[in-house]
Formats: sequence, C-alpha cells, structure tokens
Amino acid sequence: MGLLDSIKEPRDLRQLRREQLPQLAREIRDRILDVVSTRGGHLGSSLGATELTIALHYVFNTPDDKIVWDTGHQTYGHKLLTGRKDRFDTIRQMNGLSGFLKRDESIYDTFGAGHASTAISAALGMAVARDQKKLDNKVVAIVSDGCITGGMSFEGLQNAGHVGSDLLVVLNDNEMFISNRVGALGAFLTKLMTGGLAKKLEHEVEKFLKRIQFYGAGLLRVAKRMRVLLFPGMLFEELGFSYFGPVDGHDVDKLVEVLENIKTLKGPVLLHIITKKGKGYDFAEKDPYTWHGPGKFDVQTGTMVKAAPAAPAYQKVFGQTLVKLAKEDPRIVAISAAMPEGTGTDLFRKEIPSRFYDVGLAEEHAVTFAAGMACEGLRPVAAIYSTFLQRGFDQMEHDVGLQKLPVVFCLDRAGLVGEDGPTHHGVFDFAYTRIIPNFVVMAPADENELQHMLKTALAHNMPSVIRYPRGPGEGVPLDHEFKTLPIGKGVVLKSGQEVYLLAIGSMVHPCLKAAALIENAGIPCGVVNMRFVKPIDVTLLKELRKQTENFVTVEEHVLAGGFGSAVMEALEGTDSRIHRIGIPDKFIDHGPQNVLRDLVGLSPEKIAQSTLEFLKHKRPTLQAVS
Ligand SMILES: Cc1ncc(C[n+]2csc(CCOP(=O)(O)OP(=O)(O)O)c2C)c(N)n1
Repeated sequence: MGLLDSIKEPRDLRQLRREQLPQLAREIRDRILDVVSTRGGHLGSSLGATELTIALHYVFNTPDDKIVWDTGHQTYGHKLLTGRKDRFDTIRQMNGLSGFLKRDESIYDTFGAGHASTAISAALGMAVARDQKKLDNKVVAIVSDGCITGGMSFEGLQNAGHVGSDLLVVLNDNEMFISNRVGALGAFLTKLMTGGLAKKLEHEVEKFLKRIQFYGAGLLRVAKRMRVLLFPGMLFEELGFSYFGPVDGHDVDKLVEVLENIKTLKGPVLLHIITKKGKGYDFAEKDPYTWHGPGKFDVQTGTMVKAAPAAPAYQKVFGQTLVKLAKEDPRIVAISAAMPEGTGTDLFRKEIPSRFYDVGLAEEHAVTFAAGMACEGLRPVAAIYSTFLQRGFDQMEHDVGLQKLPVVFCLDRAGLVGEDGPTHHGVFDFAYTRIIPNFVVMAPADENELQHMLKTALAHNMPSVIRYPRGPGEGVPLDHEFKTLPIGKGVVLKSGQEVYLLAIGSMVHPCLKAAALIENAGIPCGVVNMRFVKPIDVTLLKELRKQTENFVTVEEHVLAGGFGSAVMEALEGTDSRIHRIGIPDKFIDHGPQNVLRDLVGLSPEKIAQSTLEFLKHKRPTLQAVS
C-alpha cells in the first residue's frame, strides 16, 4: 500500500514522518498523471504545486486553519489529500469532481474559485472574521505569479497591509502564466531570484528564522527592520507584509521547516516560493504551455491523443481575420488578458507583434487601456473570454459606452463551455452588454459570419461586442472577402406561417435543424438569424408579426435579460405570443458541451419539442361577458 492510499484526510498526512513526504509527492504526481492522461485537465500547475500542497496540509491544521487557493486549477493534489482520492478519476466528468474549487464539494475548499485573483481578498475576509470571533486559526492564501497580476490581488494586498490581521500569502512563482509571463511585476520577481540575491536571501532567511525561534517577538521587530534595510524598496514590505524568500518550492522538507517557522508570525506575511510548472513530468517541464491543460495523452511517450479534425475553431478564424484586417489598417491593435493562445490572438502576436498587447490577468485594465487607445484614434480589439470580461463591466459602461469610444470586444467562450463548468460558462454577456447605451451587440451564426462581423465592428465608429462560442465552428465555407453587415438587421433564413424561431449566434444552426423537425410534425416553421441583440431588428419583427403571432426565441444565454428579453421589449404592445428558450436561472454544472446544451433544452430535438408544446397551448379565446 502506498502512502497516498493511507491518507483519507489531511490529519492522516500529519501522521507521516517528514522524510516520507518526498515519496508522497511522487505518488501524488503519478496519480495526477494517471487520471489527467485519460481524461484531460489541468496538469502543469498541479504538478508544480505538489510539494507546496503537501507542506501546507502537513503544517497547518486544516480544515480549522483555512487554505484559500487562487483560481483552483492547481488543486488536484489538494483534492487527493482532502477526501476526494476515490473519486479523483471523475474530475471534470459529468456529475464528477469539479476541476476547480467548490465549497459544496469539500469542507477543505474554503472558497470557490475559477476566476483568478480572488484568494487574497477572500483570505483577508476570513482572517478578519476570525479576529472578530476571537478565534486563533491560521489563514493562508496561495497565489501564483500570474494571478497576482490581477488588480484584485493588489487591492487585497494593500488592504491586508493596512488591516494588519495575521495572514500568510504564499506566492507560488513558476515564471509562467498559461502562456509566457508578461508584465513588470514578473521582471521584479525575476530580479528577486537572480543576481545572487536568491542564495543570499535564502541564507539570511534561515539565519533569521533560527534566531527568532529563540528570541521571540522583540527580535522579530528589529530583524524586520533589518530586512527592509537589506532590501530597501521591496514591494511587499512597502505594502506592509513581512517578505520571506525566495525558497525552493520543490524541497518539501525546507518548505515544511519555513512554514513551521513563519506560521506563528504576527501580521501579514508573504512567502515567495519558486516552483517549476509541470515539475516531475519531463514533457510538461519542457513545454509548460502545451501541458497547462492537455487533452488525453500517453504518459510514457508524451503523445497527445488527437481528436478527429473538426471544423476550424472560432478562435482560429477570429485570429486569422483580425490579422488580415490589421494588415490593411494600421490603426488596429489587439489586446489579450493573459490568454493569447486561448483567444487566437497569438497569431496576431506572431504576425504583428508591435501592435499586440498582453496585459496579464487584468481584464478591467484591458478595457480602459483600450478606451485610452481609442481616444487617440487607434482601433483596439480586445479578445477576452465572456466570463472574464464580467470583471470589466463598469469600465465598459463608464470608460467606453458613455464616451462612445470605438472599442471592439470579442467575447470568446460565450455560452456553455463544457468541462470547465459554472465558473467559466459565458452565459451572461447579452445581459451585461446590451444594457449599455451606445453599444452594438452581435453574435455570428457560424465562423464565416464571424469574419464579416469583425469587419462590421471595425467599420462602425462606436463600441461593439461580438460573442461566439468555444470550440469548432459549423464547418461552413469561409469567404475570402469580408463584408460590412447592415447594423441591427436580421436575416430570414426560412419563412413559415405558423411560428418563427428567432435564433441568435450559436443557436442559428440548431434552430434550422429544429425547424425541419417541427415541419415534419406538419407545422410551417420559419427561422430568422437575428444577428444583432442590439439594436434589435424591430422592423423585421413587426413585419413577421403580420404573418404569425407565435415567436420562439432561442439563445445560449440565461433567459433573464438576454436576447429573448430584448425581443419581448421590441414586440411590446404588439399582442404577440412569445416563448423563450434559453438557460434557466441557475448555475449549470460541468460536463460535455453538447450534453449540457441538451440538458438545458438547446439541442435541435429539445427546441422542436418545446416549440411544439408551446404551439399546443393556444391563446384562450375571450368569453363574451354576459
Ligand atoms: C479573471 C480571470 N482571467 C483569466 C483566467 C484564465 N487563467 C486561469 S489560470 C491563468 C494564469 C495562470 O497563471 P499563474 O497564476 O501563474 O498560475 P500557474 O498556472 O502558472 O500556476 C489564467 C490566465 C481566469 N481564470 N480568471
């Protein structure tokens, strides 16, 4: 029986001898590789955080002591040590463990996560709650060097320094985001590690810690001052933290020793550890980007199991189109928030590097940064996942919409994203964008229409949003010449006297299939590709109202405030019967994209079924009042 098998809960881990911990780390890595190689998932970050995970649960009295991970994509080891080992092979599968952190899933998941940069703020909140309740548990936030670039991390750090509660922040520095590290903070961290500082610092830390063990708090104050003298201007010290590090994050014995020593320190403390993304798996160490979140692969050879070639992904078509348009228009610049490969803007980075900006995990900044560029005549295109742009709502309203600035927002991963689950589903964007005056909001039916919409948005001298789904397109032929589409105009794809399916974006093709099923049932059914949620094509809707009173809106978005709501607003007072199909008012779990779509009623079959059901219930005829 291996060591991992003997651990049901972290208290079992705490029974192990320190010299057994490296063996446990090996077993955890093997287990992660076994499961991720057959299911896909986040790999490199979890492998890199293995020793840290062990050391934290070994030193701290979890779950009474609170460990708050940022984002959660690095917590596979944490899941294995906290009672979820037996279900670990269900990770990211339908009804299985989440790939991120979920309070419902485990008492050890102290704070739900999936979006980045929340850990410091949440942990500080827990530390303050502890103080209010006069308890003495410890609180630890774990932030990686990518997540610390998000504005909220800085807000949390500066507030923690001000509040002064006991709080440990571990900065897990692997010099990588998903993509390559960007930004000045990274350069600062590198400076801390290089130029001989690291060795010297580590030595100083050791000496210092040994001394405080014997002499206590009085010396600590003096020593802290010495450290500031030794390293003047150190960012974290200036923010009110006692800084320790850098420490080798793969030396589990050293990590345990350092954590034991600093866990009793008062006030905010920052421990800077250095790790390697993908540690322990050669292929992942050499190519941390590819192995950040691989699909299935062969562990021995590192060969990825490739899925059958599908249609080109929306992201790819988007990237290619943007590059083509930018080559003709020097005003076009591209912005990504730490997701160049994910959004397809990596092509722009390669082809036109001088006009590409990766701002780090800083969506709010990305929006206002784009607004500033637009003020000066540039045409910024910000490609950001729909779910992450939620961070930038105020900036879209106040900095872009109000000032009528021509920024183009390309909202990638809109709709249900699949295995990443509720933290990543992009199902709120129609609602949060269409309420902002001056915005145009559109969604392409397929990858070809995406090309034309990008051209349209760039030709329009006002703010605009294009939202499109994750993954492969519909496999339609791609036009080589891009057209400017008439703003706010839908297209009737098929007419039908009994009912019209009003479809937007990813729902256009499923609606065409649904209409065929409805016609099989003998009901003439029309389909409209509405293209625009704002401005919505009121003229067309009123024209269609002359043919029928029955309308069914279909959107891969929550029903509240979405496209269907926009149609209802447009048809207000026309005495129409409107049935809305979309995502209900609840968070949708993780699972395969198509299964989830079917589950919420967005497959062609379910759309047809729901439409037929709607048509069965005719408007009650008014009884004459006697
Ligand atoms: C608000 C937000 N923006 C973007 C992302 C996508 N994302 C997840 S992890 C990550 C970067 C990870 O880098 P780092 O924090 O250094 O962790 P590592 O994987 O290197 O351990 C990004 C960009 C996110 N989860 N949340």
